[in-house]
Amino acid sequence: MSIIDTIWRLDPFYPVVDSVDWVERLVKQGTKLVQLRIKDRDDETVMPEIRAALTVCRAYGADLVVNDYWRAAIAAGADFLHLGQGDLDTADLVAIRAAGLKLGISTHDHAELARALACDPDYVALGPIYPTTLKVMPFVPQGLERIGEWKKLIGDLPLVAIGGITLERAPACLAAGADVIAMVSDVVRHPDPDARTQAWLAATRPASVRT
Ligand code: 3NM
Repeated sequence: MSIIDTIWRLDPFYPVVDSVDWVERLVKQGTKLVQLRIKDRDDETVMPEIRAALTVCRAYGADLVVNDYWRAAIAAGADFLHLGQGDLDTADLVAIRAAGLKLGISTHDHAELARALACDPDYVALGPIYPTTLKVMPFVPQGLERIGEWKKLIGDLPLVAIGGITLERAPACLAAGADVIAMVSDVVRHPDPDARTQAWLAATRPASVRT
């Protein structure tokens, strides 16, 4: 592990978006960690978007996490990848590691956590913390206690909490043990996404090592 690895931290504000336009809008405002989550496409057609998102993130000193398309992420030279449990079925973890990508994995129960930890991830995501309208899932909301339980189980690995989290709910999630809050609706479906982004940045910046 290099010195860079040992001082690496994730920014606590982690919006998840589905287009390069959203990535650009967020990083221009100071967002330092963003996930590009595009559904139901193939590697070839998402590649230009991944490349464009990487370019804009690098220009603004932000980290881009590519959801799912691990082949395209490797080919585009991405630094971070996020995989769901279904994605793990087909992903080549050796190739992902060989390409130097940091890896985040979604978990929703103990079996998924065990599987995720066996992949030696760089962060673990737990969801849905609260009911989410965005994704249909067979999991009941985890609640705050589960955040604390997950944090104990994963030790020093960063814990990302996701699912139904609003700016108002974020402090309780962080107090319960989450290191990072990921969200979709509270930013992209907010009536004023730019003001909401600023509010998130102001609220999370003191907890961040970044300026
Ligand atoms: N993954 P919102 S919940 C993309 O539990 C995603 O793994 C989840 O959207 C999980 O912030 C979720 O609008 C949706 O609830 C998050």
